[in-house]
Amino acid sequence: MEEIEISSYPLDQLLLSANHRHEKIDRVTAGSISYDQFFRNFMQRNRAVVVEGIVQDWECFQRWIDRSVVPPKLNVPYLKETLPNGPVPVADCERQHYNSHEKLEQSLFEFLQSWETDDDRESTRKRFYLKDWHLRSLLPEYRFYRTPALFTSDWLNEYLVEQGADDYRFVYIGPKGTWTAFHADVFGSYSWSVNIFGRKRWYLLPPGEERKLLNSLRQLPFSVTEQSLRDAGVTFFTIEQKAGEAIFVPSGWYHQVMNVEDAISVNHNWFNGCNVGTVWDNLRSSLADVRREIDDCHDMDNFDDHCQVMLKASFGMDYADFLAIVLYVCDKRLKSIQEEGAEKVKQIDDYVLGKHHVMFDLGAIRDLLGEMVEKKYLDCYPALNCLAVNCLKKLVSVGLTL
Ligand SMILES: O=C(O)CCC(=O)C(=O)O
Ligand SMILES: [Fe+2]
Repeated sequence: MEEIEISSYPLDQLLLSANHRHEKIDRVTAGSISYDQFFRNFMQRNRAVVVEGIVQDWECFQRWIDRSVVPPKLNVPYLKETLPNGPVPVADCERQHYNSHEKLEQSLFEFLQSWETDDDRESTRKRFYLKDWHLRSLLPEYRFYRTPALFTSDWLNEYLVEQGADDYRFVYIGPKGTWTAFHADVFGSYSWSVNIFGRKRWYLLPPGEERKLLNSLRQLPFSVTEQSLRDAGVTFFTIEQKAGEAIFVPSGWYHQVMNVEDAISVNHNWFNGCNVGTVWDNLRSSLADVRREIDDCHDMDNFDDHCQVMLKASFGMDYADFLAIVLYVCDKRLKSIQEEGAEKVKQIDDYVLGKHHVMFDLGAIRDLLGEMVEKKYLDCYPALNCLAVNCLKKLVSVGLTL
């Protein structure tokens, strides 16, 4: 099993306090960047990067595309043979629904039908985008890709997959001209996206730049162009992503993505010890929004619990969900250092965590829970506060100082 490891723990302070401006998006090659370098230079610093040469051995890269024809095209017969003809989520890129595209369901074969013939390309193909497809959890035995080592420290999917719950691992198949509207990713998570076919054009904005685009109602635009971004004085980057390249999208970076050719990608949303604090800040600020919205009900019974229900509906998780992930991750790592001869900490796709990484994760959890308790963020939720306090006690008992 391949080990994911950082070179030291604690991390040096110089790195952590490093302040930087976003002047360009680096391009690196998969073979020449170590996990430790990616961890320090990009995840810790919340900087975007393109990683070239990442997927040559993936089954989907080799088999889903027919490269014997010019130009290469989706291997529809192979996909039909290999995948079940179940319902798939499709976005209609010609219809806006609030701040994204209208969603519908098609059967896989119905979606693939328009890829088989070239005749009616322009008329029917260009609007439907198969996206957010949970193919990996649908067919757990079908290993059509392996998460690149750089992206394997993933508390969100580690927890969800091991619980058998809905995960954040997706496949996207979009004909030329389909696109994803301007957004930042769920929870303030990171995302990685590997293109296995075709080309995508990304507009990427460092966090905070999107505020220059707010209208008088404090709403962000549904779509942006290079011109509209320039007119608003926004700092942004345009990236052309080719097949075999990964993009690391850090937390809170707004982006819009266009399939400039027929394109297929695999994508995960995730968080870990580097950005869990950002996810927590977003969760807290969403709760503050909810509380403001229903402030006139403040005197009702169970107001705080009601706010959590609304938080879950709007944000996608509540405080209890978030703590469940953090405590699960914590217990798994604690077990590995407390029990003599314990197994290493397993990660997604048969990786294991090295010792420094285990300590880094535990340190991040100590910092997070320490702040929650000290700043009394959980005071309205005594049962959750109690869980956090107990977990902190366990961390102290293994030698982590508060
Ligand atoms: O490829 C796309 O259309 C969107 C991808 C995306 O938004 C992401 O990976 O975060
Ligand atoms: Fe995204």
